[in-house]
Amino acid sequence: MTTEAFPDVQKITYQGIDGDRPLGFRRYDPERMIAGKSMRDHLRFASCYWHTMRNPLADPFGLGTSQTPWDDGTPSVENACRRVGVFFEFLEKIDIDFFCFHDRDIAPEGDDVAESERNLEAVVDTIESEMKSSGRRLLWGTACLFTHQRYASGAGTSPLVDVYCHAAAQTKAALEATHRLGGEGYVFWGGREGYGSLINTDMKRERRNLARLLHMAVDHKHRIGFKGQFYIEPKPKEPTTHQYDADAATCLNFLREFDLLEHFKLNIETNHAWLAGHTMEHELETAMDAGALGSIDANMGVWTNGWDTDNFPTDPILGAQIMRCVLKMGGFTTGGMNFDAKRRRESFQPLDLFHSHVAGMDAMAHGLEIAAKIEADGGIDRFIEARYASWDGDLGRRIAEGGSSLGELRDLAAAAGEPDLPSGRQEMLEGMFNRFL
Ligand code: XUL
Ligand code: CO
Repeated sequence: MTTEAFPDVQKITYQGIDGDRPLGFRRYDPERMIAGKSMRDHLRFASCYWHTMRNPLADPFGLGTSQTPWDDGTPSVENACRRVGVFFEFLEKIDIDFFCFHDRDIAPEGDDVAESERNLEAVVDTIESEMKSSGRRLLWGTACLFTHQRYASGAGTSPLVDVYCHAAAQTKAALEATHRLGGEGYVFWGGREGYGSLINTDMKRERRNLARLLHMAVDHKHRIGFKGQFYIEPKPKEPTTHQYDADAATCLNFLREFDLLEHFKLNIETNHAWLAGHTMEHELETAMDAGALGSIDANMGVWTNGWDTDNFPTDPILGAQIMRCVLKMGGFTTGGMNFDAKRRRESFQPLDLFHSHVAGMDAMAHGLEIAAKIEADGGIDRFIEARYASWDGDLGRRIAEGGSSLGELRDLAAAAGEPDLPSGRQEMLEGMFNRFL
């Protein structure tokens, strides 16, 4: 390692719930076995390059506050490569195995497409050698199709075909970089794929063009032999007024409508679920039901303000709700738990990068412990099974298989009279959940 950006931080380890070291895990004990797998393998934590290395912690009312003494502030490739060394030192000390990036986080945009591609390749060289020596892995890569001014009206949904070509060029290069780095997946988050107003928008054409871009990405994936999983990341609004990937159900409909479902899963983010007016569990269940739950962007919002604040997920109850879904689907395969989360503007010191990730990792690990206990107890599952048991009888099965009719069911209802209704027992079940906190 050529840099030492965090000389005061040693590799962070498990210290137990009563540990009083400020930088030590209290819940995340990486090699501890839970429900047949180590915590490390259940959680598959990833740190994201854009927040960890590139977020200045600015807001609309003030300049960035983040202290980055290793960064000379220039858009040079040399500076970009130095940051890579810092990032891998961070990953090693925080004990996180995976990372995620956008093309423009890791490498500066050049004056033209060819120069941008060269810059990306140069930084990918450095990342590749850091990955080899450290054993860290790429969870997913993506292309930033929303920061540059040319994408003001969208990228894959731009009214201008020339802008669309730039989006295609970036997608091609980012996909190839992800392939080269052995990425387990590739994400499409539709940054500006939506509209500010319908008054100037041909929504039908924009959605078709976006689907076409995704089809071309699928073709390119096969052409280069990339075996990673493609994901779409739902989000309802911000930066646009309405994003076409509004929520999990909308994305699934889009994928089905344009014959893309077999090629994609979803990357579900808590703060985006909340912006859509859903719980995270709702989004996870919706994706899981379609066999399309792939990966998670672990963060949370602030319930009271409704913005995409990307807080670190420090709530163990949220962690338990998420991990119940992950356990239910049998665990991650290509996916993982990517901290798409940023420190607060007041947490501007390099040390806060560690504190924020430790807090997030502990909350998710605690969530895993709680979820595993709830599953082992089985009380909630048994209740649900019993609640629907009438559907397992002859009649229920026949209806589900399409073997009945309104006429037959009318006669059965008329003969049987009013059914006995059991209680839904919501509060009792919430109490069972609380038992394991
Ligand atoms: C934006 C967001 C993105 C995606 C990757 O809200 O979540 O950072 O995760 O482009
Ligand atoms: Co995200």
